[in-house]
Amino acid sequence: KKKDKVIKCKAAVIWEKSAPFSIEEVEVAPPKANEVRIKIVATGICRSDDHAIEGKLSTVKFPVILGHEGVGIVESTGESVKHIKPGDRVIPLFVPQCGQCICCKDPRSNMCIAGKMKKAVGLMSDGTSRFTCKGKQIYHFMNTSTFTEYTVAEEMSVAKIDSGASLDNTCLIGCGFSTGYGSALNSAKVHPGSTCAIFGLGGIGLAVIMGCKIAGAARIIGVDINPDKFNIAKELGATECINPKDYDKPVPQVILEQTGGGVDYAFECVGHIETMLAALNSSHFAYGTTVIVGVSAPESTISFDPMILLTGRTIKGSVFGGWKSKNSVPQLVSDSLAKKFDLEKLVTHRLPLNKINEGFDLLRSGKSIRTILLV
Ligand code: CND
Ligand code: ZN
Repeated sequence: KKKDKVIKCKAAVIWEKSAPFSIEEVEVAPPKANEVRIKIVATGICRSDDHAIEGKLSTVKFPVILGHEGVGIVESTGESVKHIKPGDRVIPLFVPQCGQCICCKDPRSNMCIAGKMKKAVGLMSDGTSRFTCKGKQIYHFMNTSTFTEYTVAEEMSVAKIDSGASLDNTCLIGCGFSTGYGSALNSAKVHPGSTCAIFGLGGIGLAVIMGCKIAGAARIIGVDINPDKFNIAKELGATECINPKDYDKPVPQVILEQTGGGVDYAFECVGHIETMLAALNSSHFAYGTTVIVGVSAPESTISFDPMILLTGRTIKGSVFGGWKSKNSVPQLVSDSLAKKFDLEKLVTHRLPLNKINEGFDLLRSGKSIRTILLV
């Protein structure tokens, strides 16, 4: 039977921390119970993958196949898979939705206990990997591992999407677009007429801007130390942009002065402690909400005078934009097909998978927003 077959295919493997990608022939085992094997067609490059390479995500084990922003077609399914069949277009989910756990059942959260456990080990539920290369076991990443021609994921980590969805920029719904957009709509709940500040104008921060705009924000302030990001930020809805390097005073002071006391919503989309504090200090003392989206280095700590919260500020975090993944991703894809937003605006480069190192160089040098790897 076809579905029992091991597939040999190309994948980008990171053998050890800080190493470049090696394009290797890997073996991808057939899907076991509740799992599906997916032919990845397109996958975006996100800064979190780079954090993983640098050892900044403590749960990642090497050697590993990274990638968490993909779109593809189901090749085969294991036993007990109920709602997904070969040929379906799908997006792998780095936050699964088992539907059974205390978080999945709570409308306030998009976390999933089942996913949290799995992410920590880089293996499937039975404690094994579906990937091998040169006789070695290769670890999975975030239940997704999309930098490969074929991957295996559990049904709870896969969303079936519209059969008319593109097998190209739709991959951005797997992370960058949805994470930013949902941070504005779900986590901050940006309201019409409000003022927002976005620290970090990469794929994530720009998608926050798209969300703030759709929510009807009146002022959207982009903050980045790379002014090359300002044109695209303004095209997407930023009403003004600030380069901290242009001022001899701290950015929060600049923002407080320019907004008459601080923003309603501040978003941190960099992953640094300093920008997290700057975002918090730019928010209004009585009702400002700060959403941390950027991923900080392990064991970082943040310290501030608790009095700054006492007067009414809120600080919170958000993963995958607060979307309950399996329920929301198909709807986001439909909204994209209905042209509610334009994913293509976030795409600056396209490369074949075997040029993945070039794609990461573009990210590290600040030249790209999203690079899509065509697998
Ligand atoms: P990317 O690197 O494309 O963007 C970061 C931006 O921040 C760049 O434009 C930088 O120039 C800018 N920047 C750097 N330092 C500063 C500074 N001091 N002040 C202002 N701007 C600065 O990254 P991305 O958009 O792909 O990802 C952004 C963060 O979001 C990153 O930490 C990533 O790991 C994280 C993230 C979170 C989630 C989630 O679910 N919460 C999902 N994916 C990625
Ligand atoms: Zn991401």
